[in-house]
Amino acid sequence: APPKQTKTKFGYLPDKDRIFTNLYGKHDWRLKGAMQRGDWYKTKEILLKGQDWIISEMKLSGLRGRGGAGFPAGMKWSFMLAAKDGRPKYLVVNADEGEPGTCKDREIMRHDPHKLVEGCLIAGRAMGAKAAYIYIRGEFYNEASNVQVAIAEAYQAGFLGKNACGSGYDFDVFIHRGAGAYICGEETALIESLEGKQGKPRLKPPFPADVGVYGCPTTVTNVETVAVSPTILRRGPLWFASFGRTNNAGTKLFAISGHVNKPCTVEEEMSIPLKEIIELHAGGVIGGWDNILAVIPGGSSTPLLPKKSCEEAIMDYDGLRVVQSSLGTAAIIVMSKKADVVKAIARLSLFYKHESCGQCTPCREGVTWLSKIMTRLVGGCARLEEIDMLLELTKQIEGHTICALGDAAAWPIQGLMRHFRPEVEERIKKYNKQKKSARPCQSN
Ligand code: L3W
Ligand code: SF4
Repeated sequence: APPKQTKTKFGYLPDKDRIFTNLYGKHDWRLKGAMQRGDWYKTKEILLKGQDWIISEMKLSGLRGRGGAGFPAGMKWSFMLAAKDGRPKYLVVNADEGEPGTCKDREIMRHDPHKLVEGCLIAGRAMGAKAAYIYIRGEFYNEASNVQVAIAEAYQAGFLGKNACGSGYDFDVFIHRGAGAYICGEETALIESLEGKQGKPRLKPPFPADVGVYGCPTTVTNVETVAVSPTILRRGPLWFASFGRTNNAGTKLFAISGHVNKPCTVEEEMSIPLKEIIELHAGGVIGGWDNILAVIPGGSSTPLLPKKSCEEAIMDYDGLRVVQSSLGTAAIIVMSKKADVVKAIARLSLFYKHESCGQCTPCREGVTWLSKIMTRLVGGCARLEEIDMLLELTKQIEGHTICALGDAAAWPIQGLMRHFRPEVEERIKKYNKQKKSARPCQSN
């Protein structure tokens, strides 16, 4: 439900400033409904303003990539302009939303697919791309269907294809379905998969903007980043930049799950305090704020925060760095005192172990060991020294792998030990005291 209060800065975003006007699927998501809500309005004029104008407006808006890395969008969209050797250029939309806790792109594809399709055309024009491939997570059957319908409607209306929107620019959009591998959300693994190969990340550089799909310049960008661009260009970059703090501009989709009264995905102003967004939109923590134990603020790859940090945390790139975490995909996972935080992080380790593509040793072997040790820590049947061994192992993995999956497996454990080490030690001591009666640890 929309907030009752109105506040100008850092939260309580009023309806008139929401980009995703159909986030909850209350209105018609098809072309007619989308156009009534402002999509495809004067798209031709935007396209005719040209690449340089679109890119400079996107830079002015301060939009940063919404897939997890927060790379400045305008700058990224400008990279392919440097390639002038005649190779075709491609836009690839990363719709392989698989980060645990994250369910924002899903809502866009379900309920506002025309924003994504129109965004593809505009972003593609800016980059000089001839086509867009939307790589959709395999499990997202209904979402892929809706996006496919939106694409077909756009072709029928003359918005896509030859002379798109009457702009003189030809542009095609294709859907490609994933097959259930988390690693295909990593941009170079996604490209491999799109090419029909196993989804194994490539070394960077070369970056995709130089060598991407079929060896051609490619820009891979997240669904939300693309879908917000038409509204930014229509309402003006300074409107978008007026939300959030400097360097952290805009409105943003936040997914709130876990031990809250009303889990939801909501569009809010960047830089809203963590406590406020939980209380305002998710009905607060089950059992009240004092019942909070920890929060993972930006999807499973981001280190958790204990209660005290939750009270200080500002939900933006810089704000979460202050509390030694990061915004990631802005997926807030709330754990009340009922949660077993060690078990929760051990479960994530198992996830990363399962999803590792296995091509580099620190990840393949290291993450397997992280998972084994974490599983033992859940039961307490480990030695105290193993905590330091575990942390050392995370350091051996971090920064030493081809892609960020290794880091993503290391960081949650580092966060756990930073804030909950005494609890883990207590568990080990308790187990060792009751050794005879305790259940043996499970292995995975
Ligand atoms: C050209 C350069 N391009 C950077 C491009 C690069 C990429 C973007 C950001 O990881 C994070 C990861 C997950 N010339 C360039 C250049 N680029 N320098 O800019 O690059 P990078 O390497 O900082 O990040 P990344 O590889 O995109 C993404 C974290 O997000 N994450 C994961 C989320 C998962 C999902 C999902 O399920 N779909 O989003 C959450 O925190 O751990 O750290 O395009 O090519 N000099
Ligand atoms: Fe594969 Fe892991 Fe290496 Fe990434 S870090 S390339 S997932 S083995």
